[in-house]
Amino acid sequence: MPSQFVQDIMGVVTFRNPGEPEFHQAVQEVVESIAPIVVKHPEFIKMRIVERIVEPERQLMFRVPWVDDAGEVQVTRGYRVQFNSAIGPYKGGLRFHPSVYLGIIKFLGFEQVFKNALTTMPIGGGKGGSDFDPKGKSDNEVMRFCQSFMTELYRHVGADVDVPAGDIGVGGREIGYLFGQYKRLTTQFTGVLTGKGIAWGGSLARTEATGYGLIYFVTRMLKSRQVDWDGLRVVVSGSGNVAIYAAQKATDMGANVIAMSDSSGYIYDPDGIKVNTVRVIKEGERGRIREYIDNHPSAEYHDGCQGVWTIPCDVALPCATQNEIDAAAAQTLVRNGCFAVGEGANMPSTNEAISAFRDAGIAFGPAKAANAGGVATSALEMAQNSMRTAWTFEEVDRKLMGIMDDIYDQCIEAAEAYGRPGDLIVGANAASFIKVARAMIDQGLV
Ligand code: NDP
Ligand code: 2IT
Repeated sequence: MPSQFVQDIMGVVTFRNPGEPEFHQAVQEVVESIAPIVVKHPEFIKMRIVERIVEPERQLMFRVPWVDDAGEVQVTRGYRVQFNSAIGPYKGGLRFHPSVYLGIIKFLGFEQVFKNALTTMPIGGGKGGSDFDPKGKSDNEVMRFCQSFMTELYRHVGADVDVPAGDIGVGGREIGYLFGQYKRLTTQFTGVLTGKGIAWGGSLARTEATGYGLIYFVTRMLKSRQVDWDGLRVVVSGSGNVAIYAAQKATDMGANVIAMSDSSGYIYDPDGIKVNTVRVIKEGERGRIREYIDNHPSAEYHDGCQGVWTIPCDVALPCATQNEIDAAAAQTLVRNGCFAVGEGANMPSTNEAISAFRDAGIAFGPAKAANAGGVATSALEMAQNSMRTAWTFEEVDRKLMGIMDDIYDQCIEAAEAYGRPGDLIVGANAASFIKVARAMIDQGLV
């Protein structure tokens, strides 16, 4: 019965959303783990909760024209998918990357619904972005693009409606330009975006939150196996916002971060990567990770980002992008002795890779739980904005740690309750699904 249920749902999802493999993959992962629960809840079946939860409440696509520095007109496409508002206003990041199309935004929006439910904060799920590529663009080009993007988006968002934030290619600079244009169009200074500058409504520790939260979550995973970070060899993929602060916190905890990457290649430094150098190159200068070896000649640089998974390590933290760990990479990690994986990126492991990790019995922290610290801290930013106050770094960090502990406990309890003790994937999917499903039932057929 559960497998028939999965088949039926996937039949509808693939038919209705053709050519969107990432969205199908994200739905399949969730539906497979909740099917045994759903079939035992006649009220979920009767109210067609799963059929409704896989259908976004609203999907927006719009033209974003802008003029580049050479005076040429460029035409890009903007997206905002408002997926589910059962437990709060839509909340989720914006991704600017040339690979963005509707299927990517939908997979991210779908994941966001469940992630946000786990945070215990009152936020629904949404995601947006554009196929605009910020790489190599001047600040003025990025500003003109952001202004054009917000000129359409502003009518669909608001502090109590939909609150976007950053994701790949969207950081403090982009949020600033988007906020400025929103304010100009509406004459309102509100908490419509998170990840704002500290001087104008941003929360301390939001920049660090996803990476720090990932490490707090993985700390609990390690503790359940009586291990601490001391001396562990850690491989972190990516060198953006999530990767940098995960690497920094892991190092602070005593781990030895030996490799990091970007989309061109990876660096290997057996003595431990100096995270601050990476931060200056990537955050400060928008450079390439290969420049690391200019400062640290004992380190190695290799072309190609997939090679990072061939480095023997104890803990792997994929923090770059979706499907960066396939079955072959997962098997290599396992063969080389890796015993814990914490997903900093969204859906970085293919479903085949997850099976390989499960078969090997390694500790696995799924993205919607392990990387929820970023959006949780965004919700803390919303709370501070509503209260017209600002908490200290320590206060926000303490709350973040409490939230990550709570997410871990929810996953463990739900996994236990549904007969899959220790399986954090089932735990995360079950705990969040039940919460959203009950809220949807309470609010009637909408
Ligand atoms: P950034 O843009 O700051 O950094 C992205 C990093 O990943 C860069 O090193 C980039 O390399 C690399 N990368 C991006 N796309 C690819 C690709 N197709 N192949 C290989 N490498 C790639 O983004 P974030 O750090 O914010 O996001 C990283 C991941 O974390 C994403 O999956 C995002 O959805 C997820 N996430 C982010 C949160 C946040 O708060 N920012 C919260 C929760 C999850 P290069 O510089 O060469 O482009
Ligand atoms: O994937 C994510 O959770 C994010 N990119 C952060 C979203 C947010 O609203 O802070």
